[in-house]
Order: sequence, then structure tokens, then C-alpha cells
Amino acid sequence: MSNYVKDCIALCEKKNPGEVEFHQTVEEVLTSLEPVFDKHPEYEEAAILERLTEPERGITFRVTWVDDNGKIQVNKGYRYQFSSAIGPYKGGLRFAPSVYPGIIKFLGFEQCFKNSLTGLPIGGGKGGADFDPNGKSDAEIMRFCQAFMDELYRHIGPSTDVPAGDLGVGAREIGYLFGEYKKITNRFEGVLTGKGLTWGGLNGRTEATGYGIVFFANAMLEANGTSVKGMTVSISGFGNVAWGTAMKLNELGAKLVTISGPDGYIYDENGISGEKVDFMLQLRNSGKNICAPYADKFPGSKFVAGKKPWEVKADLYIPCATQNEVLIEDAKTIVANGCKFYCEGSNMSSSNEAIAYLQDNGVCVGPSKAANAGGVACSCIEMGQNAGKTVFKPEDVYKQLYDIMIGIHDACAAASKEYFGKYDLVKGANIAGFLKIAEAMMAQGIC
Ligand code: 2IT
Repeated sequence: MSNYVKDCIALCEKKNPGEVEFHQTVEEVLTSLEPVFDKHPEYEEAAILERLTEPERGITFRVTWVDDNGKIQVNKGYRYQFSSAIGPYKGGLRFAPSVYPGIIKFLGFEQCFKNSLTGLPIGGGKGGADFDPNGKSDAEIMRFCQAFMDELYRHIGPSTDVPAGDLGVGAREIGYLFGEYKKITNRFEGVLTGKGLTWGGLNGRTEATGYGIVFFANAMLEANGTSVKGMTVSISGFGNVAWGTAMKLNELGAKLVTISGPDGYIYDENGISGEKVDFMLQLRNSGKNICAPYADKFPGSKFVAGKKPWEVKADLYIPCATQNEVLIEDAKTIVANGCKFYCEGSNMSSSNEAIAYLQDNGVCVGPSKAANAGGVACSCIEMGQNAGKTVFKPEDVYKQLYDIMIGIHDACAAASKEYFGKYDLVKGANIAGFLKIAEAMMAQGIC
């Protein structure tokens, strides 16, 4: 490894002690950028990596709210604004008990490269809170969102920073956050994306992430002489990303046989399609975060408690739940199952060790920062729709989304060919995403 890359990884670890998820993505991205610094020594002189690994701004704030029992609750809120080199900060908000700076920084750092890959003018940021929405009443969710926005509003704006949803933040939360922003600022503007369709939201945004993942995975398969049509596919999760992925897989003629939750996974040999896919939304809205009820509702399927779906034989695996859901032992299972294709849906689905094992054993890997960029790409289209005070048609959005995902695939493939002389979408995504940001930083001087 070059000294510059090695030193920057070490520096980041030293400056952000204990934030292991952030270290993981920085190591993964920086390591693949090595040949770029051989070709562009000026980037090292301009301290591009030291700057990119340090958020431009990080906000930590107290969120105080009152629960249904009248008890005062205090949570930690965050917004890390990583890079505004190519556009206003853009990225979701995650509400989950596991949220701490290491999670928000990993997501924010990844978001910079993902957003760059879309080809659209959006910088990178991420935020959230260590708040657990599961089991909370609707009124509690609303009070929490209002209290969260009471601080966040002063740091965001349509040309400054535009948050959206992530785990634990869906249409309902975006609604409450938007209502509070509007009340405080007296401005109806595109400050959040993922809004409802009657108040500025974009047709197609809800399913965009999942659809985009399948478009990307299919482009990867086609580059290898095959396609998802007729394939048996195993995915994890049952939330928004898994749902959109399931719909598009079915539409393109694949057979989906698994979904999963923190409680275990569902195996349905008859295929998860039609009303079974709709049922995923009911599971998500139950506020229980479990998938087991699927097996009670649909005879012929089975629930496997406490296990991950990777033990089911499939032609293509798409993790759609959360970070690090595929570890080295899971990668070994996937290889042992004879699978040749793996595409990340959730952000940083796999450990660095798992990716290396899969690739070393001939599995073609699609990285999340490329594959799931369709969500944020449509968020940017939503920003444009709001700025233009107009409404875009679903068919126009789907067409743009498709073109963007194919463009991302081709850009990753071209970058890996140029710098490594092979088809490696993992390295290609990092390089293609990085080059655009680095060029913008160089043009904008030392800041
Ligand atoms: O991880 C992601 O790309 C998102 N959660 C969506 C971000 C966005 O701004 O739409």
C-alpha cells in the first residue's frame, strides 16, 4: 500500500477513535484509490484525502421530547456534512438505537461517492438519532420529529443541505419533519426529499432505491452474458429497499425466495410475488420489526428463526437490510452454494473481508454505493422538481432512473478497466466516484 493512503487511513483511525464502521469504509475506499495517486500526485499535495475524510461540518445536538406517559426523553441527534464539492450536502436521516458518530460518518462518507456516481450535482451528508421508532406511538414519533427539526432546521436548506429518509425514517417521519420545518421558517421549499405526492414528493421516489438496485444488478449480469430473468434470488430485509427490489425482480422475471428480519428469515419456494410483496409493507408498518408473521399468512413458506437467508441456494444474493449483514462466514456460505453473483442493496452490506473472499472466489460483486444510488438520484430529481415548481410524471422518472443506473454501471466498469485492467465494480465505483469530487476540490482552491 502507498504511504500516502496508509498514512491517511491511520490518521482517520486516530482522529475518530472507536468508530469502526467509519474506519471500515475509509479503508475500503482509500485502498482502491491507490493507482489514482500514482497518476495524480497533485491530489496528494492538495491533501485531498485528509480533507475528504474530515467532514466539512458535524453537528451534534440534544433532542428533548415527552413520551405518552409524560416522561421527558433525551436523545442524541446528528448531522455530518461531509462534502459540498459538487453540490449541496445530500443524504438521509437514520433513527435507530445503534446510531452513534461511527455509523453516521460511515454513511456520510459513502454518500459522497454514491452521490458523485449518480452524475448529478449533490454533495454528501448524513444524519440521524439514537432514537428507536419501534414500539412508539404515532404521537411520540411526531413529537420526536418535531423536537429533532427544532434544532436541525438552522443547518439545512434547499441549497445548503437536503436530508431524506434512511432506516427508521420513512414517509410518515418526513411528513412530520417537513411540517415542523415549514412552521419554524415559514417557507415551503424542497428542504427534504421523500415527501408525499400531494406536497412536493416525486412520483417513483419510494421504489427508486430497490428498482435501481435491480437495474444495476441486471446490468452487471448482462455484462457477464446473463440476466435476472429466470434466476432464483435471495434477498434480506423487508423494508423499503427490499420491497422495491422485490417488485422489480418479479417484473423482470426472477424468482424471489427469501426476505428477512432481525428475528430470522422467510423461505418461500413458491416465490415472493404479488400480494406477498404488498404484505412486506404491512410487516414494516406493524412497528414490530419482525418477518415471522409472513409464514403464518402464506402456507408453503417457512420461517427460520435466528438465521440469515444466505444458507438458501440462489443464483443471485442481494442483501437489503443493514450494514455488515454479510460477514466472512456468510461469504463462505455464498461461495459454497456455487453462487456467481452478489449485489449489495443495503449501505456497506458486507465486511471488507467478505468482499475480498467473494471476489477471490470468482463471485462478481456489485457495491452498494453504486447499486443503491437510485434512491438518492431520484431525491435529486425531486429537488429539481421542487425548484422548478412542477410535477414530473412517473414514466419520465423511471426512464431517468434506468438511464442513471446504467450510466453508473458503465462508469464503474470503465474506471476499473482503466486503472486495474479488469472488470471490478467495487474498485471502479470508488475511483469513478472519487475523480469527480477531487476535480471539483482542485478547482475550488484550498477550503
Ligand atoms: O443511503 C441513501 O442513499 C439514502 N438513505 C437516501 C438518501 C437521499 O438523500 O435520498
